[in-house]
Amino acid sequence: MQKFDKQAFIAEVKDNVKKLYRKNIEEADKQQIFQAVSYAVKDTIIDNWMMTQKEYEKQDPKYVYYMSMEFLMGRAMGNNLINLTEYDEVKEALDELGFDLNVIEDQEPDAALGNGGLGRLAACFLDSLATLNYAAYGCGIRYRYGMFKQKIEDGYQIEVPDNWLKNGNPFELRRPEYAKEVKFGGYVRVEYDEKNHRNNFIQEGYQSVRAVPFDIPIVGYNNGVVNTLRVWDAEAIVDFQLDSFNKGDYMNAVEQENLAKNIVEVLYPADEHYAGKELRLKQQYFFISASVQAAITKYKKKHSDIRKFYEKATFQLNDTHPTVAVAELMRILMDEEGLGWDEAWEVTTKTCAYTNHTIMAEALEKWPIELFSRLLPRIYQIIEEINRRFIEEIKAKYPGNQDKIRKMAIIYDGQVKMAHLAIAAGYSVNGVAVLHTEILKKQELKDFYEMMPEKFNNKTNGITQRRFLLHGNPLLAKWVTAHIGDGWITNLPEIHKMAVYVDDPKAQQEFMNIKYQNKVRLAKYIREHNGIEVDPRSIFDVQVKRLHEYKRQLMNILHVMYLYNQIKDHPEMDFYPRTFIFGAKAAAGYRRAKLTIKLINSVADVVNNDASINGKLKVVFIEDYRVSNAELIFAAADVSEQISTASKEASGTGNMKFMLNGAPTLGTMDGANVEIVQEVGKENAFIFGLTAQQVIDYENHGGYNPMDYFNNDQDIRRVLMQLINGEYAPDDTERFRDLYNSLLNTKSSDRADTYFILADFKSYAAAQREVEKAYRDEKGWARMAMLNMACSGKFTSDRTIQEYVDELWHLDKVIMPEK
Ligand code: 26V
Repeated sequence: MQKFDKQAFIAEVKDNVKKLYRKNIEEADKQQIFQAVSYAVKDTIIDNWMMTQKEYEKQDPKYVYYMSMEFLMGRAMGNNLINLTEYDEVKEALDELGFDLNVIEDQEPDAALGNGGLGRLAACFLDSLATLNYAAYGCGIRYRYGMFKQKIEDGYQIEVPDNWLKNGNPFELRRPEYAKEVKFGGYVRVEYDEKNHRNNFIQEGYQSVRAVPFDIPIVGYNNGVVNTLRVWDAEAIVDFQLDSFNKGDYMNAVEQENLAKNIVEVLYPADEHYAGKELRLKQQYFFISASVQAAITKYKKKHSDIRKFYEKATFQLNDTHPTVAVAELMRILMDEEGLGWDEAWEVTTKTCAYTNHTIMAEALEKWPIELFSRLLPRIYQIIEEINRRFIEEIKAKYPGNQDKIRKMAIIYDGQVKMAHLAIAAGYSVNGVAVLHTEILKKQELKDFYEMMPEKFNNKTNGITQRRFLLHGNPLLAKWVTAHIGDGWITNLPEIHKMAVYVDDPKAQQEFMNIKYQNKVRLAKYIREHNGIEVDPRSIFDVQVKRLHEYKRQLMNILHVMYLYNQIKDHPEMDFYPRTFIFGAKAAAGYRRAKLTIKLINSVADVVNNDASINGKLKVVFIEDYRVSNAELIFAAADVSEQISTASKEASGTGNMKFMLNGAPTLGTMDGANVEIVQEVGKENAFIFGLTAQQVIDYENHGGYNPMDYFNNDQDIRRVLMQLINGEYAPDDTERFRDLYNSLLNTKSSDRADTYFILADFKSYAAAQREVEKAYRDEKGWARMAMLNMACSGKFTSDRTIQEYVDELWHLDKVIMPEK
């Protein structure tokens, strides 16, 4: 690779400022410097990007198309510099110009084209694919507005539109020459083709939009590879201003224009909650149709036999959201490429694979037939036929068993079930952690597993250490490298070499000192963004993730209320100062989640302003939790709160980011926590609560009564009463009634305390006491924290991707030529 030339870089930045803004560098503001630096970085990337694509042309590798409604990329500039291995050099160059790279990085808005775990996983996977030299495309949507920005006003969440493209995106490239047409609605005309003795299906009376791709470079770490995230924008096909009057179809032109405008307007911000919105289905088909068409076009440039498409392409479906890909591929193969059903089916079932990311029933996608067939008439026909044949298979396997059909059919009860389609038509179904996959096999997808066990497999999630350690925690990264070299950057298991230092007093002190500095950095962020003073010597106890009942932020804050009661009752009590840090967005329509945010902020107001407790307790709700501030937060955490109701969190990936940064897990035996404990040892984590099996048993037998805990435990009773006695809502004692009711009042629809908060409360409190005890032992704590980091090797997304490649995708590495 070319060596970095500092003076040339500085000259280019100056030149960019001049060209972009007609200014000298002294006159430019920080945003302008960010743009100028980014364009300079992009220049470096472009050469590698072209080289990579040329090499792919030459070597003709198989591609994985990672199809996802969400890519939670965060900021690009710093990460690109990291992967180009030019971060420190550019930092120096900017120093010379009188700018701080960190401050310039802060000018970049996050690319927040995702909700949470599923979207961030997609982003980590792209990083690993490029770093491991695999040919890959991310396929998604270029939302005009990403995940909303969260403001906290009077303790409540306010959603503010995220106009992330306001200043333009210096890294993207518009590629109008690769545009595709996507058709909606109308009807299907069947025409007998005399010559080929088959029916042709022609969609007519439809509306269509032009899908225009924007390509975003995905830089591999220090290997010259640059892959592509291709996100589709929608444009009107006819410009109604010019054409409509002539063509006399004014309203239709207006409608098509609106369709194009609406489709890519905004990311749906509800995670794990399906609402059956028509626009959402339009989004799904829009980007899938464009992506599948593009993949076929690409294949046909080099290959003539479409029956072998699967040898050069595989589609990984990130949850059920992209599952229309199955039917779209069938449609193109049959209606446009002329294959018969069986031939097309063989290609499709060898191309598509499905990842499940949640067992939460409310996230299951089921589309009403009426909506689906109206919007996608040809696609619906194809799914009907897939369903008909699938039911034949079920009947053949389970003769006379109507129940199996009821439970497994793709179309049933007036609905199209996307998970069933994905399972029937894919060559693989995977869960995202061992426990999750077992639950899929034994509970949620039991019937499917029994019918086709060979399709089921596990791929435990992972995260990229390049963003979440190398970029996010430079002090720790440099320290690790100084001890064991930099092999861990591309081979994370090497970080286990740090284990030899866990009992070394000097190393312990250095490690704790780095943690302290990171806590100072976060404390500064909190001061500047929240106006709250926190003490970096206190224990930083952190829960950051989407706000959802199953994740139990409510249990965490109830426990804070309980601690506060204790401190008030026993001022003399020896209590190690603690800062409870929360960060979470609630889906805009999720009332109970939003009320939980208000509760957290209300408790914070009381506790933080009570001088009588001498700052022993602080509660901070970090506004607008997102990828960029997450990097600061993980680096500064002492304790990682992973406290979901066992069986509900498919994997979790935040848990891995904390571990990598040396924060022990305080958690339930759920998702990937199970595997984290396996790697680091139970004695280096704080595990509590019901097991997944116990939860499932309760659920199946209805034997849990939270009232027992309320009646028999006065600490619990007191905390719950404080939800309704105005303790934290003196102006409106009813404010938190719904949270109280959620724990105690059984409505006919759902059980009280669906997520077993009261059942787990006391064992959570006990585990929290263990945390405090362990933290007081300075050496013991340093050892435990360092061991967490040292044992995090399994949780790199490089390992996850390698498993996908070895077991499912079978890609070959593409090695770039030496320059
Ligand atoms: C569902 C829906 C329903 C329609 C509205 C928009 C929307 C957006 C997302 C989802 C599914 C979210 C599923 C999800 O994020 N699951 C998380 O996936 C992580 C990566 O595998 C995993 O670590 C988390 O445990 C799991 O909750």
